[in-house]
Amino acid sequence: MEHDLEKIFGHFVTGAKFREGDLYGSGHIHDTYRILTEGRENDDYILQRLNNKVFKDIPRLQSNIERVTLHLRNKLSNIPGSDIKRECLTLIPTYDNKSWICDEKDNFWRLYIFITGHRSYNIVDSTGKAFEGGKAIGRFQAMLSDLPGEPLHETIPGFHDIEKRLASLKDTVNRDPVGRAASVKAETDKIFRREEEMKVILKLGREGRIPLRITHNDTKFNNILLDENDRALCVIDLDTVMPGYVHYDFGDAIRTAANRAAEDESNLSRVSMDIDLFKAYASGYLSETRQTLNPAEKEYLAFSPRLITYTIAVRFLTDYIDGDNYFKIHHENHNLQRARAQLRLVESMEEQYGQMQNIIEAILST
Ligand code: ADP
Ligand code: GN1
Ligand code: MG
Repeated sequence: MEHDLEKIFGHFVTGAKFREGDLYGSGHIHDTYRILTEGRENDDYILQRLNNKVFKDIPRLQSNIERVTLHLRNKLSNIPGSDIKRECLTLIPTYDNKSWICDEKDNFWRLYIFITGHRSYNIVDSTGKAFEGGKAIGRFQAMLSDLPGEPLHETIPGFHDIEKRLASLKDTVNRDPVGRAASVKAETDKIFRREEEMKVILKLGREGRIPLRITHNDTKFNNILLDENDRALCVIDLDTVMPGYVHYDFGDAIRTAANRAAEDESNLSRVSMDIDLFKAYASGYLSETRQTLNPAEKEYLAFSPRLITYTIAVRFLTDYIDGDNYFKIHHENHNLQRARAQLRLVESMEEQYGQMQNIIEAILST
């Protein structure tokens, strides 16, 4: 074993005895382990080695998550019947009363209570699940809307800023560090053709027509846990909770919840957006947020899945050309395969854009 998980676990105040630890989940960023403990009465845990190439300032990142989880648990404690340990992430403190440790090899680690009885989906196969996912994100945004204190730290500056992402793609193509740029001209052409129309959300922000709110910014469906009955349970992966536009959360959730295929599907004929799953997610989301969103936010909701799917395609392709330094990959062309699948999904959304707009309007007029 590369890391002494038992020793690392021992720095956190759990009162439980380590039994075993194994890699867990399918996140692209951190190394995530499930820690099983001795004794039925004890919780199990999620131990994460944090990716400090992606998140450059771990103390600030953790300070955001401490504030966000504290606020959520305060809210939940006022709701009768809520199950705080399952409906909100619980950070476990160290013996130094911090929410993370840095080991002797300069690895940063944190520990959460393992959320029991959850279900996590990479592909969504029913409108019921999509609806519940939408509710979970809507409620999450609503609960954080009155977070007291300073604005949250921007843990990754310009995370969804498409102008910056495109500049970074162009720079990487020009540097071409591993000689891959020429082989992906078809993909870069598809991206550059759509450049101008993708700037609309940033423009609306600059014009003051849409506000910055506290958003999650990584609402991939497997970051929304459902319970045994496939009801909304808990929103996890809080590393990118920071100021953002609601479109980022709506768009990223549709990108994953309404795609008929996997994010990295190699058979592109399988990739397409399911309009019923779109409708279900939108209904769940708007059931929680329609009172708070302003007219411009509502007007551009239908566009946002196109923007975010495009943005992730840009990011996967940039990472491929750069030599795979950001996302975890499982084979040589993985980032390229992901980028191609996401571009195909953008096309499918474009084909159905009129319907997407009609659906949002219809939900809002009922
Ligand atoms: P990444 O940023 O790498 O995606 P996540 O924080 O999303 O890391 O964790 C990776 C996976 O681990 C999640 O998709 C989920 O399956 C699982 N996971 C994370 N936290 C918990 C938790 N508290 N309880 C149960 N499972 C969890
Ligand atoms: C990463 O952390 P994870 O796997 O939930 C990434 C998201 C991408 C996603 C694509 C911090 O999400 O922005 O949309 O991969 N997270 C970060 O699957 O970059
Ligand atoms: Mg995740």
